Amino acid sequence: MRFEYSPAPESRAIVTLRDSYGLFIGGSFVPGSSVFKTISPASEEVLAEVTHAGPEDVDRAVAAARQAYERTWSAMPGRERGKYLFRIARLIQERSRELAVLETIDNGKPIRESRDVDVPLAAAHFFYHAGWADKLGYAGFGPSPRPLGVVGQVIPWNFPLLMLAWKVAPALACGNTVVLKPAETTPLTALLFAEICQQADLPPGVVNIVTGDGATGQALVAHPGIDKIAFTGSTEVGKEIARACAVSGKRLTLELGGKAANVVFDDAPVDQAVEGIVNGIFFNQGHVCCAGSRLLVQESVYDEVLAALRRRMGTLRLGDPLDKNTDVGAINSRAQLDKISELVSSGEAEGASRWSAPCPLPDRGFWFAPTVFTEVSQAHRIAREEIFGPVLSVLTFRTPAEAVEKANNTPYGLSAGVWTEKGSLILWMASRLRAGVVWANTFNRFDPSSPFGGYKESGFGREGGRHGLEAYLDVTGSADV
Ligand code: TAP
Repeated sequence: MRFEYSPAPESRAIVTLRDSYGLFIGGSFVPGSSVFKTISPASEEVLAEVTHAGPEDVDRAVAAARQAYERTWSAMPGRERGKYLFRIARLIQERSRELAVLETIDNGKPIRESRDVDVPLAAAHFFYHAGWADKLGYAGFGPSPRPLGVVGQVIPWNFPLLMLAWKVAPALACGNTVVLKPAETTPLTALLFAEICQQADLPPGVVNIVTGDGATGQALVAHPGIDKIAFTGSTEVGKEIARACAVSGKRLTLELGGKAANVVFDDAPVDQAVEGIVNGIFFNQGHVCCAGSRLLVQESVYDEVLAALRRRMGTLRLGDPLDKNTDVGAINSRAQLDKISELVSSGEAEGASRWSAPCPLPDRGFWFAPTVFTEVSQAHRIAREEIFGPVLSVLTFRTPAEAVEKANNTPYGLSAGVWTEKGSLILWMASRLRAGVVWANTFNRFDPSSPFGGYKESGFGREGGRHGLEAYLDVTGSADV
């Protein structure tokens, strides 16, 4: 039976878009050197003009952060810092609908996801780290760990507000001040967050937001007034940043790309596993660093799993991201759509077999139908390179050892999934998979108390949990790290 759904659009009325946005420096919005436009990827409509921060603007932001660090924030008792973080967390909750609608308009992701995942998790990160602010002496890094100073943070476009929360909340809880650069295509929720900082009466300069493109990120990374860089983005840019920081003495954490294996054994409950596969690769249009983009299925259940997967993919609704029934929204930019299309063409050219869900694509905006490739070999580009889109590559295996070998056969190591009834097999797999996170009988679960990060070319350092605090503290000389 096929259900037809009437449109259920979320209203845009709650969002007041300004015509143009300045940079958030020293607690105020200020003009910068030039401007660029941010568009809605679902309609290509121009949403607002945003300021491009040049090196002199980055310089002003770093100076404001330094002043706030020295005069106010680093000297403030943890319990006082915690109050600000609690206040920010509550304001994110209070303005959650506004943030969710704005995120969906600017990013293209379904409102169901921004409303139920991105925004609640962003608030949870501030609540969690607010709790740590006055307990850092009990975190296992010695009695009085020190903040690092001014932190430069560069984030990608796939979870704009959530990545901001992952970065800003622990940095502030530990007593650092920040200069954050959001991605060029998704600056608007970071700018709304700047308003929330004003509303929370956060001391000026503790959080500074400089919008711009890669050149703005480069200027921030190269700035001599920065003590630590925290970067989330592609492995390619991450390597460039690692080189730039190598001789500077700056601390660095990198959260980079992934090519995760989602491993389904023959005793797994098929319907549950199929939900996990769909969530693993089609959640957020596959724009997820830890997406389960390589499905490894045990040969004996291959036909059954693939048939169920295609059936389920046929029910996914693609379209208006503001519609509450939408499962798959817009691809974030034309550049990303081109990248996905190029890799999919390479899959076809190299001999893999493509099947895309038969869903109509809207005329305007950037869209890609959920797609699965079978007859994939490990040598194919679609099995090796991060596609960062709604495209799944399926491989098979016979034994657990073969599954581990294939799962680990990648330069990345961010996440993995295991589907089986046997607890012993889960533990056996988890101890052999070279991935920062291994999910068992679930996928894409996040919690601020759980550390997240990669091995190999997926980066280093952890975000979240007690381990994530370490990235924002000077723990040298601490005996009990
Ligand atoms: P990138 O192109 O690497 O961009 C990430 C950020 O870096 C953006 O703000 C970008 O600015 C900026 N940037 C670009 N070139 C730079 C340079 N030379 N120096 C400093 N900053 C620079 O990645 P993306 O395409 O936005 O994001 C997708 C990637 O992020 C994927 O590979 C994905 O796996 C990864 N990702 C990883 C994680 C974790 S936790 N590991 C989470 C989310 C995403 P512009 O956008 O303005 O160019």
